[in-house]
Amino acid sequence: MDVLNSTGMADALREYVQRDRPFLGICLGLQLLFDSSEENGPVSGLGVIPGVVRRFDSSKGLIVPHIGWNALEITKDTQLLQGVDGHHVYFVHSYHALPSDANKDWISSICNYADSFISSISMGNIQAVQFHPEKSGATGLSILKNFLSANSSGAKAPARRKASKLAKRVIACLDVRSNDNGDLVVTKGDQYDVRDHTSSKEVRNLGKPVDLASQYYIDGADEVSFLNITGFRDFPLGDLPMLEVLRCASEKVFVPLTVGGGIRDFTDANGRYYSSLEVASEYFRSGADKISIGSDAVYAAEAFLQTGVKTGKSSLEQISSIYGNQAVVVSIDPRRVYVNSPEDVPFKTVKVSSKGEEYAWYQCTVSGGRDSRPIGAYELAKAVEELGAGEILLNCIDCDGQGCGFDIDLVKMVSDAVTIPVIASSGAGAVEHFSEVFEKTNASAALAAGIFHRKEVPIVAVKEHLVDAGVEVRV
Ligand code: 1PR
Repeated sequence: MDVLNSTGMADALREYVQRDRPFLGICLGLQLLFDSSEENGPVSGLGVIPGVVRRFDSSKGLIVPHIGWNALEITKDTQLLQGVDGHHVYFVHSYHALPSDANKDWISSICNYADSFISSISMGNIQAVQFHPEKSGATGLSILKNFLSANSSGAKAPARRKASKLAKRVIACLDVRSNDNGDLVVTKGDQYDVRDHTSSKEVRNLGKPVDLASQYYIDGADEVSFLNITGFRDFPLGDLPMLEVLRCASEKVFVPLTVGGGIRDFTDANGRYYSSLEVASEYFRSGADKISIGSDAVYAAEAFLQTGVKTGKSSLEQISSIYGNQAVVVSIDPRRVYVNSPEDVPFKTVKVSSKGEEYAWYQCTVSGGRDSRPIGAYELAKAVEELGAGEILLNCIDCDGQGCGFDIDLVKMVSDAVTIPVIASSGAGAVEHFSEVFEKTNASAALAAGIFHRKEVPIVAVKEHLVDAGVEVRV
């Protein structure tokens, strides 16, 4: 709003809307039509629609931001939303507009997340949606088509079952790096070791990043993540192929893209300094919806726990304050360490019934698992939530590539400890592992790599299994 006011765009937009010219607001583009918002404020909006935009209340354990696929309940017949009643669309926001008597004539659909909130408005030619049609797969594309061709009937998609909760997400992950020939490839490790166990010790090559990402989008992945796994040593802005991968992928993949690896301050060989914010901005400009920070978030959390002071200077804090915490994922790479008793370590432990040793803690690592740090996954998760992380990608080095299932103890411990969404990662080997992690933990999403790359389990089989198991997913 500051920018719109200072450039005169606020008045121009008000006048444009009053003249009933075609308008489609997306996410913040819906929120700024209201009287005011609590975000960084109160801040006055354009004042076109009566009402206040409020933060979701996480005090009663609600996971905030609201990230993922939620089903639309259409309350008014509109051209824009033809054929999509009950479909899942993609949301990513911490603030929401509440329905009231004063704005009820504007509302064209609502959605439920603890309370009902306004998911779209429509009045004459003025349309706005809280979700992201550009990231909502075929359903979102049909909504955009409806907006662009006012007379078209829109893509007639089959009616879907209505849903009432946020769907659990299935995420395909692509670990990307250059192989020994210098080609950027999708690789996959066993406990983070991505080299073949043959005499040549080549980096495993499981395909081309953009081809695989496009295929997973078509197969029904709810999100795609790229991890630039050598980012800790190869500066990403020097690694232009990775930016190119993002640009090409975002032209073909209409679900959210996350990219991680190498987000930190850096001085190149010519003495030019790049802030982590510049690195993240370049990733966003190239098509990323979220960035994921690994090593640098561990250092920031350690410093925060030591001093109790939020300096606002860490990459995590800076990127989150500029782009919003919904755009910042922290990727945790822990390794299980067994101990005899919880008193043996100053970190949160869990009881591991399957092992001889009774307890374990989960020691965080940096630089792709190479260096262990004096902080546990539980402590890290809580600290990064305070520093502004919007989501946690929870890997487990012991389980990575093993196909024996997610580390339920770890996922439960972390997902019970924070109120931001947790993505369970590492170890998926069968469809049952996905239902297990959703049934036994508070995870919002489950991520897999190897089983998809090796074509052992198609994404559609995972979704079908979850539907049969009574877990809500986007189909
Ligand atoms: O530290 O900010 O530069 O970020 C580096 C990023 O790269 C981190 O997110 C880190 O997890 C990742 N990374 C670094 N080295 C590796 C490696 O494998 N050698 N990959 C690596 C992490 C784990 C998952 C994997 C799941 C699922 N890979 O991404 O996809 O474990 O696998 P599975 O389903 O086959 O079991 P920074």
